[in-house]
Amino acid sequence: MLVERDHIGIFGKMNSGKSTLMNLLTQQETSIVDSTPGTTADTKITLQEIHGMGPVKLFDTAGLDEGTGLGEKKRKKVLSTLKECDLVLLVIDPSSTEFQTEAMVLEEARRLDKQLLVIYNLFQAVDEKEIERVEEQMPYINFHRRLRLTATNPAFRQPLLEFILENFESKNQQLELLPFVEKDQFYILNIPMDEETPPGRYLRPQAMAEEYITRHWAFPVSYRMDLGKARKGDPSERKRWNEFLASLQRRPKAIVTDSQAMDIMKDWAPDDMLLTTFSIMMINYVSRGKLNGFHEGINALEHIKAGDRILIAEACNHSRIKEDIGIVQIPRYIQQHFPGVEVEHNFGREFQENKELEKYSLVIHCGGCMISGQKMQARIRDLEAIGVPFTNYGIFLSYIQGRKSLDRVMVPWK
Ligand SMILES: Nc1nc2c(ncn2[C@@H]2O[C@H](COP(=O)(O)OP(=O)(O)OP(=O)(O)O)[C@@H](O)[C@H]2O)c(=O)[nH]1
Ligand code: SF4
Ligand SMILES: [Mg+2]
Repeated sequence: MLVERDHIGIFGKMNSGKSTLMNLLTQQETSIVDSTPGTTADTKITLQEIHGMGPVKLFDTAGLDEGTGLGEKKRKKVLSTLKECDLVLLVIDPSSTEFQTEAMVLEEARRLDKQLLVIYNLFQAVDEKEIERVEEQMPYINFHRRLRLTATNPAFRQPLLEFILENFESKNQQLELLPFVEKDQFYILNIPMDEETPPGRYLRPQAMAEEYITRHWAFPVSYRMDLGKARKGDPSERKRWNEFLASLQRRPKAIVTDSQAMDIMKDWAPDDMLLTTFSIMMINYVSRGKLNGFHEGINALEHIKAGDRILIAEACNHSRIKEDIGIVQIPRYIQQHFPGVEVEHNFGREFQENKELEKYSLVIHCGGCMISGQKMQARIRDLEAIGVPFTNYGIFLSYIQGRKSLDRVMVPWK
């Protein structure tokens, strides 16, 4: 099961004490602290259980005010971290002379609709005039709750935790993975293993589906479809499938299939059973129920033309061999159905910048099982902001088998 964690990010200028604050929260030397400005280069991530709040992911970021070329790279990283945060902790050293960086964080947080709390890190005894000066220069800061502390002093850990608990409202509600699952019913998981299937374990969406069904007192039953034989029309595979279905005393309620097998499943799945795919299940879960957006995005294919570009996005870097879905199967379908349309790829946890994304007519995203809901939602927000439609592997592979197939795999999610 994916653990849902609130994401808390620490932001501010260099040497404001961000890493010191991170270490105050974790009670250990999680981040390197040093008086050299720019000590934290990359975002430092740590997992932590906060009493009263549950599991969280903490992000310590680089200072946003570094002036060099490297500073620009760091800034991009920090702003991409900010997109994924549920709570922004803005650390301010009130003895600073100007507050442009802090004002920029306030503005970004407002634009992205993030919760933000202000931490005044007092390096020396508090000087009220300094705080007044900060608040005069940044009037919007008054919309946010503010706490004064000294990050080097462990006695401030408890007040800091209480401050976060009192003022932060978690919006990460747990979503049902397979909302249509009913107690005492059978559910078929169609898992055609191939050369890419790792030995010794299921893929994450498969393992999650099996766990979810079992946890809900229902019965997962797996079928390893021989896709090669099925596609060749070898009658022995169809017979095996039919015998498998007949051997279950109670009619299964639904089939969750590997999306690649939709070319077979669209004909083989009996009409009285629901049908959907692991990829659709996963993207619904990771996007926290934003499946409709992915469903609507497929319409972009209705008016796509030669020369347009499609981006295939996978959220991890698994090894890709032979009939890989992202680099072979989907591009092949695109070539067949939409000649002249160009295909590009984005693999891994980092997504392209908006100005790069703008050139695409459609983004086809994998199930996203290796990234957090926050990261997925940040991607969706970016794509919506620039008006680039997006869809998903399972939706695309069903659509390519005809609208009827797509309508069918969407039924369980209505
Ligand atoms: N006296 C005092 N020193 C502090 C306090 N907070 C941080 N420092 C010192 O300030 C320096 C910078 O602290 P860091 O936590 O590394 O600051 P940072 O914001 O992470 O800085 P960068 O990683 O460079 O962006 C270190 O020498 C800390 O020991 C504080 O509350 N009081
Ligand atoms: S992140 Fe995407 S490509 Fe990687 S295993 Fe999960 S669904 Fe597949
Ligand atoms: Mg630091």
